[in-house]
Amino acid sequence: MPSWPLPGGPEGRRGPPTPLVASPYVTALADLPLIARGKVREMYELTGEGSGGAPDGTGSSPEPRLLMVASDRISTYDVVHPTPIPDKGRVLTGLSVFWFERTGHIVSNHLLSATVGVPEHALGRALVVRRLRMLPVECVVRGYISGSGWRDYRASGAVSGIPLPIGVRESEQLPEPLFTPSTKADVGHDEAIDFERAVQLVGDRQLMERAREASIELYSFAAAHARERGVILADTKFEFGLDHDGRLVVGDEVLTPDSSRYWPADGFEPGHGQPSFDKQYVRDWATASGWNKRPPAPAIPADVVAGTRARYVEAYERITGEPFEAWLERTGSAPEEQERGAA
Ligand code: Q0Z
Repeated sequence: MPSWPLPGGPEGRRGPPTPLVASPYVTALADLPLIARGKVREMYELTGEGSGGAPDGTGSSPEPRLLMVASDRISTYDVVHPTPIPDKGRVLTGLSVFWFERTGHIVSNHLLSATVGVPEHALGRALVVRRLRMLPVECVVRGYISGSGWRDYRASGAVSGIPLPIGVRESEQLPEPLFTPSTKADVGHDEAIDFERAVQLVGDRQLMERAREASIELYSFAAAHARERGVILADTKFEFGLDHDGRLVVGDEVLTPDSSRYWPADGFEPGHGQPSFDKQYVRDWATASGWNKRPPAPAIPADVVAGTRARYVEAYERITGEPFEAWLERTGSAPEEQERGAA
């Protein structure tokens, strides 16, 4: 069972029905039971007609489905700001779909639809996905050394039990992508583990080997694509699960700026930390504001919000090669579509 905090306290879905909140900051969906809540996303259970409950004539039970919703909330230094970034949720959802649709040859994924079964007010920011039995490890791949990987190397000369040469510089590209799994912490930071510990936790060596292989292939495919478009995919995190037939499936969000480090290739220089493609304006502003990086995070001024929104849209357009508007139109969430729907 998931153990994320649920709204209304420990009663969770047994409490009163979740009200529909018409704020871009909160993405509460009327009636749907909330089953997991992250810092910036929510996961709902889909039940009833059109959500897998209809008879399929085979006598087999329908596959359980979830609605995964990305909000416009943003965190820096692990703390969520009270100010949303308009369209951030739709950019991240569009990017996940871009990658899901292009990586099925590497490993199957949980995406069912970005339109069918998505409530109208969540169009563009939500996906209907297959419910999986998730593996209890996060599958991290690093092509460049930074963040906790850099700190671990500095402290021990190794990352996830893999020794690296002496003299590696911060942000340097690694000779080959490293698989550096971590545990899923309910609260606080994920803990780096070595491959053997991941095998122990999953309880199936062959399965963990397949997850590692798929992770490295997904990263390599995406990093090559991004690099051609002027973006460095430094590292990324995948979450895998098993479907009802026991097949390995990649779930969650994939290759988004929230699950990855994207750096502008322009100005890339090893030897120090690199600016984040999407969040750097907020980080720079937050640091200059004197915020001590402890909760509560400060409100973000309008010019920083606008600059950051533009960076998310730019990330979408660079990586996918299409206007962000195309995503809004495909999902019926463009302004005119919304007018039509409302009319
Ligand atoms: C993903 C998470 C989020 C909070 C569980 N297809 C799936 N089947 C079963 N469970 C999951 C998935 Cl993706 C699953 N998470 C991470 C996502 C909000 C936590 F949107 N937790």
